[in-house]
Amino acid sequence: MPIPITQYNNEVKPTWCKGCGNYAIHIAIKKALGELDIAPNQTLITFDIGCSGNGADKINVNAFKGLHGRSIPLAIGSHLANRKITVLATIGDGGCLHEGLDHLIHAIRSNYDITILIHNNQNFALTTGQATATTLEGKEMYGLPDGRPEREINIGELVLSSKPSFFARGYSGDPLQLTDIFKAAIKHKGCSVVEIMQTCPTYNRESSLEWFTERIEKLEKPLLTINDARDTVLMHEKIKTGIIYTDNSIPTFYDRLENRKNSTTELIDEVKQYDISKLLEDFK
Ligand SMILES: Cc1ncc(C[n+]2csc(CCOP(=O)(O)OP(=O)(O)O)c2C)c(N)n1
Ligand code: SF4
Ligand SMILES: [Mg+2]
Repeated sequence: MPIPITQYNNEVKPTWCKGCGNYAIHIAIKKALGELDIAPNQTLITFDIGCSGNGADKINVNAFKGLHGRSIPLAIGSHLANRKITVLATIGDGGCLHEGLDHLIHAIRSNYDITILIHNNQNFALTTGQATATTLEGKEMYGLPDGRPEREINIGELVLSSKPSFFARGYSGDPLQLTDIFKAAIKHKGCSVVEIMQTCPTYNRESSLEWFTERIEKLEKPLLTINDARDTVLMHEKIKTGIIYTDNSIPTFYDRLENRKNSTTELIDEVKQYDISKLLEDFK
């Protein structure tokens, strides 16, 4: 039975700018969880610092907002402690590709069973639009009136080079497709990475709804080889959206751990067997 989206709402009103892609992403997350029948108290979403991170107090799930670039390790630790909870990490392109770049690569390599949602608005938006690694080469920015001097990082190419078990690309202008992508990502057993092309009308005006509409094309089904997937994400004239690549043969981190193979309990329960009060004394 799907859970109504209203169950994931709380009384806090969003403060994103008019036309911000975060509204649609936020609704698609709630819709996906509801349609998968994953209750608010069975969900943990870790949030980063930034405009995307400002969704933390606007959703009725277990939410944790950490330091900039660190939402992925928070999600990993939580998942390792309790596999019964569905864990998602949301993060901006800045936090993901600058402050916390290492975490993305290691999460994919270890194939932890979490879902990572990268809000790619191609700028550090909360701090007023500085260029990030995804800002296109040559693009004029608030702090770079002569254009961005360095080459950009293509998130799809980076993720695929780490041999992921799931990579998809969605668009904040298509919340229905985004919901379907989120559902597939959450259901996937392993580390699912979703790059969300996110509109930011305040600091990335050129990448407007019209700009995306001219370029976006939906993929009917995932590519069969990682090389085809790479060619697809590197296309300049078109932006392909959908589930781009999956590999269900890669075992998850827990599936590889011999000493946890037959365990029926979670670390969060097992730790309760130990008296840590003496240890805590040291922090008083
Ligand atoms: C370690 C650290 N570096 C820099 C900052 C300043 N800072 C806060 S939000 C932000 C921009 C975030 O950009 P992004 O992660 O792309 O998220 P967006 O705001 O675009 O959603 C920056 C640079 C910080 N809080 N902590
Ligand atoms: S600055 Fe950009 S990303 Fe941030 S709330 Fe405004 S439109 Fe959204
Ligand atoms: Mg950003």
